[in-house]
Formats: sequence, C-alpha cells, structure tokens
Amino acid sequence: MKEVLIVYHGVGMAGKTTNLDSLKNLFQNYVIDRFHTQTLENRTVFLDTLLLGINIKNLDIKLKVRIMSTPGQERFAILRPWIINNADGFVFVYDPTVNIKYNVEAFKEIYESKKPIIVQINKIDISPREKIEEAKKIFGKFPVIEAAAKNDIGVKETLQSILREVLK
Ligand SMILES: Nc1nc2c(ncn2[C@@H]2O[C@H](COP(=O)(O)OP(=O)(O)OP(=O)(O)O)[C@@H](O)[C@H]2O)c(=O)[nH]1
Ligand SMILES: [Mg+2]
Repeated sequence: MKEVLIVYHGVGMAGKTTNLDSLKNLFQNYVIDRFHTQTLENRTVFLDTLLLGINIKNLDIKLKVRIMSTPGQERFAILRPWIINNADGFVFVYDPTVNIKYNVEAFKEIYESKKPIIVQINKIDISPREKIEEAKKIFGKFPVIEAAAKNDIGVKETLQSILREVLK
C-alpha cells in the first residue's frame, strides 16, 4: 500500500498538535494509529504522529497517510531534520499571534526541500484581521488556508489540499 508522509511544521505552539488531534476526530473511522509524547504542558517532545488509512474514490487507491509534526521548541530542533528530509509534503502552520520574523525563520527550514507546501494561517479566531492579511501577502505564492484548528475549522481542507498536491 502506498504511504505518504505529510509534515506539519511551524513555530512552537503554532497549533500543529491541535491539527493532528482535530484530524484524529474528524477522520476517526480512518485512524490506524495516534502517538504523541509531550511535556506536562502539552508541548511536543519527540514524536507526534497520526496514521490514517484512506480510500480514494474514483481512483481505486488505498493510501496510508502518515502525518507528523515537528517539535517547535528550539531545544528539540535537532530532531527536525530527519522528519523534514523524509516528507512528501508540508503544511506550514503560521501563527499570526507571534512576530512574522519567527514564522519566517521556521519557514526557512522547509523551504529548500522543494516539496509541496500549503500555508495554514491558524488561530484566526483570536488574530486581528490585519495580521492575517499580512501573512497572506508574504506567502502569496503558496496555497493559503485560514484555520482555527482548536475549533476544527479549516483542518480538513488543509489536509485535503496538501494531499492533492502530493498526489499530483
Ligand atoms: N485560540 C486558538 N488557540 C489555538 C488554536 N490552535 C491551537 N491553539 C492553542 O495553542 C496552544 C499550542 O497548541 P499546540 O497544538 O500544542 O501547538 P504545537 O505547535 O504543537 O506546539 P509545540 O508542540 O510546542 O511545537 C494550545 O493551547 C492550543 O489550544 C486556534 O486555532 N485558536
Ligand atoms: Mg505539538
């Protein structure tokens, strides 16, 4: 069975794990495995992964979708290269509540991989509109999706978009 690896990357606390938790609920009938190691404050330490088994109708394709997030904290940055190097595609989780420069720094870690990237502007429920527009301008050359992962908004669309790009 074909397996693809989708990596959710972004600054610490951008909402990467929240996306995976939301996907686990939204696709609950397709979950093969969910594993997350975290600190007492729910920060991702080593591994944050969700494995889905999906049937793509019309194409008669059975697909395993392995989803991982990269640990956002700098002290775990050493763990990121393996995950990034093996990705088939990325969701860059943009956090409009922190300075653009931190988001851009994180983005640079995946930009050179030449794999498809979808930019998800998360936390739209608490972000001022101008911060969202600012991000859209900067990442205008990528597909951008607005989301509030905490409320399951834009989460499914994000995964569908990156899968569409990866399977092209
Ligand atoms: N208001 C709001 N809060 C959110 C949203 N998504 C995530 N959060 C909150 O942001 C915090 C961090 O979310 P996580 O999903 O743990 O972030 P992360 O990117 O996995 O963080 P690291 O594992 O440390 O890299 C949590 O308190 C979430 O509830 C959102 O769409 N809106
Ligand atoms: Mg996390």
